[in-house]
Amino acid sequence: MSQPQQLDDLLEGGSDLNIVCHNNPDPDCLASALALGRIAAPAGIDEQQILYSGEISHQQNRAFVNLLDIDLQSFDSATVQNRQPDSLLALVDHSIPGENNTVPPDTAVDIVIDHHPAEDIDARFVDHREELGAAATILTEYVRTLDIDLDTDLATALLFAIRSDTLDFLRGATSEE
Ligand SMILES: [Mn+2]
Repeated sequence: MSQPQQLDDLLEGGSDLNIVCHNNPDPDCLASALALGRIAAPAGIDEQQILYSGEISHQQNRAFVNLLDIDLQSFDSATVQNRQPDSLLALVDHSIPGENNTVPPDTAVDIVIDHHPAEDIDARFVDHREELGAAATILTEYVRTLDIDLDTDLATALLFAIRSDTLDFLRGATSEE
């Protein structure tokens, strides 16, 4: 089974989804979170939220959140601890609880989609491709493969994320980008 299909299967078995961004999330992380939520909705997960710690510091990032109408909430560790098995936790653009996030280190993670160097990633579903320039590249592939409605907001978010993380295709960009 392909990875997008495996992810879809996992989401189908979920009741709700908490997508956690890394600290001070950047466009790549935010776009990836937005895309994962869009993938989760047709898999039957209506209850979902995007969580973050730190700040949306750059004005450009705040504009990104506002213009694309991304609904963000502050991360509270109580949300992801002692949860039911079908309450899913995803990390996008980071991999490890307690590293560049405020998730307690012992928290069980369901989904990791990342392109940063990391070792010993522990989750039920992992797509970790260090060779890629952006996590949004992976999510773009999933959106296409799973035939998710690619509206203007989602397309803009993903394209902006890829351009931003690769410095307009100059840093670490591959043919996938
Ligand atoms: Mn990234």
